Amino acid sequence: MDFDSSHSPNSLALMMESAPATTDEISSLEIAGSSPISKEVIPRTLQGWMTSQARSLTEQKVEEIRRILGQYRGSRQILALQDFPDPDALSCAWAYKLIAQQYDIRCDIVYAGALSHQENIALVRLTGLPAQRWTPQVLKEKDWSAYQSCVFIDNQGTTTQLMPYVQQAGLPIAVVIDHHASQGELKAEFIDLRPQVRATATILVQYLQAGLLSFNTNNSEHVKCATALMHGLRSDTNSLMQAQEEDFLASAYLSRFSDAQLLNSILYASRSKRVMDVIERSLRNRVLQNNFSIAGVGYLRYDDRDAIPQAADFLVTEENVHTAVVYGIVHDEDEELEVVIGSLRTSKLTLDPDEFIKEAFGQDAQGRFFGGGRSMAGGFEIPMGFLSGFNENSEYTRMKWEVFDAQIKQKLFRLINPENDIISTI
Ligand SMILES: [Mn+2]
Repeated sequence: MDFDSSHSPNSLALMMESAPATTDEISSLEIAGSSPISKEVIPRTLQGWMTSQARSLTEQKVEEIRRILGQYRGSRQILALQDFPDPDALSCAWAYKLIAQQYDIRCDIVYAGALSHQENIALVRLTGLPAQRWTPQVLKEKDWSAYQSCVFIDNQGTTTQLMPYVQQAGLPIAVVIDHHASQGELKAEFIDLRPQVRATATILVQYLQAGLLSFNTNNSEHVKCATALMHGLRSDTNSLMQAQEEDFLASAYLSRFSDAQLLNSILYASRSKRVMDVIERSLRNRVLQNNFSIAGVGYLRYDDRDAIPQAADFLVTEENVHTAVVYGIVHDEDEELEVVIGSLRTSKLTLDPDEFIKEAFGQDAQGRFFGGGRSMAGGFEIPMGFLSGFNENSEYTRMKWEVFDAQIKQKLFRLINPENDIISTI
């Protein structure tokens, strides 16, 4: 983690002094936001909630976005999320929708892939987050002429299948707000890209602080949206452990409106009983060698495939373990398909998950690798080919698992412990 020397150690103390301390002060700020004296009141109050660089940028951006929103007053916008939206994307889209509503802009939040992580499903269900999934079928049938412009939040249009449809419909890109590095040239009327910020939620919260929308604790939609933003901010910063000053200040502001109990239920719901069962199996079956923890968990339903990375997350927390690999056979009953899915988690800085997985499992007949990774994490997917498909015979099913289990272990242990092949082929 890098510590920026420009961060003043006294800035937190300054914040405590100048930040509004009671909700009464907040409501006077809300009133001030629409009155002629707002120019004087808001910057002074913001001093406590934002670093000085963030403050001047935010003020400039808020002025710009107000103008753009004004131009689109009374129109309809499509807000495209990445195909597998995460809490940061979902919550920011909601905050934007509420902002746009003030300009009579109707904004539809749409994603074309799926909500695959239980935590994300819980977030959407528990807060009533207004996001819609458009399947490929729906995409083709949609009347795109209903929309006048398009918005990308927490993405730049490169991670969504909606992009070609947006282009085909000739929709102008009105707004892009993101914290990922620039994905190439982008033509949009309003762009706020801040790769140095850890979560898009931090940017949206700064807009709120600058008066673009006043959250009110008596408005349940505001409370739920603030809770969603808090979850988004936490999940993009590894529970604030990678958060920087700006992110902390944004979450401090959100804590005035967010519902701790609701946030708790979102996090609690993230581990269903079935996920717990998979974690239990991974604990029972794990084999420890050279600080690696390797666990096969047998068969899983397609909907539970996210339990595998969650089990790997858990196993890597054991004392003296730096790397965990968890795998299982995932079967999709509808498609009669079976595939081996695995996840790797490591805390060892010198272990490159991408390299490790590529070396362990190699390539298929077409030369494609069975998996890869990024920093600290990786995954693999091995099709079962001719052996794929559910069989009523439990003895056969057990044998099939044992063969795959032995093969995967053999490949992993060759890398982990080259001198000692623990699985003998004789
Ligand atoms: Mn994000």
